[in-house]
Amino acid sequence: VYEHINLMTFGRNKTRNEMKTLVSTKPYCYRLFQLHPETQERFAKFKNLTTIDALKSSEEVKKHGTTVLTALGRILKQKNNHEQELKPLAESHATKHKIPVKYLEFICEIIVKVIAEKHPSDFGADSQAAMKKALELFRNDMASKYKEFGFLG
Ligand code: HKL
Ligand code: NA
Repeated sequence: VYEHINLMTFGRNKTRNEMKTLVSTKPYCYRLFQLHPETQERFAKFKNLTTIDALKSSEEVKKHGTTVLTALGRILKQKNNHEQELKPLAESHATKHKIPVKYLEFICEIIVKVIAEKHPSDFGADSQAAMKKALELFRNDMASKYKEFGFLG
């Protein structure tokens, strides 16, 4: 299913490390928490961060964003062979964290937006469309795994 997604589209002239920097250091989490405060409540460790400034300057939030993006990058790179990486992620988000698919949509939308804002010349319409499609497939697979784990979120 992931055949037509080409993360390379999005970094055609970039080395692997440049691409990693491009996707892993930007403020996905604080943007998510800012736009959708209910998502922040899922993280006990971020409860004390009650202002935008606190969120923006938190090293822990930044680190978490990087961890999430790295995990997501690993999954997207595997294209249709991501079962082994996706399953434990789906299991923890379904049974432990109980994260609705809607929240996955929020973060995916923000990922595309942030990259497009920060790197307009490297991430044109085609790349955005490819990335959106990849994230949509990721979410669909998460959602079907969620069902296997009995979570209808
Ligand atoms: N998380 C991801 C990815 C995502 C883009 C989609 C992803 C990839 N997570 O306590 C933990 C919580 C986690 C993780 C540990 C927690 C609460 C939580 N996550 C919430 C969310 C939300 C809701 C705000 C959303 C949208 C979201 C999306 C990757 Fe997420 N998450 C973890 C992880 C990894 C880094 C860890 C779990 C590691 C794991 O499952 O190991 C089997
Ligand atoms: Na997150």
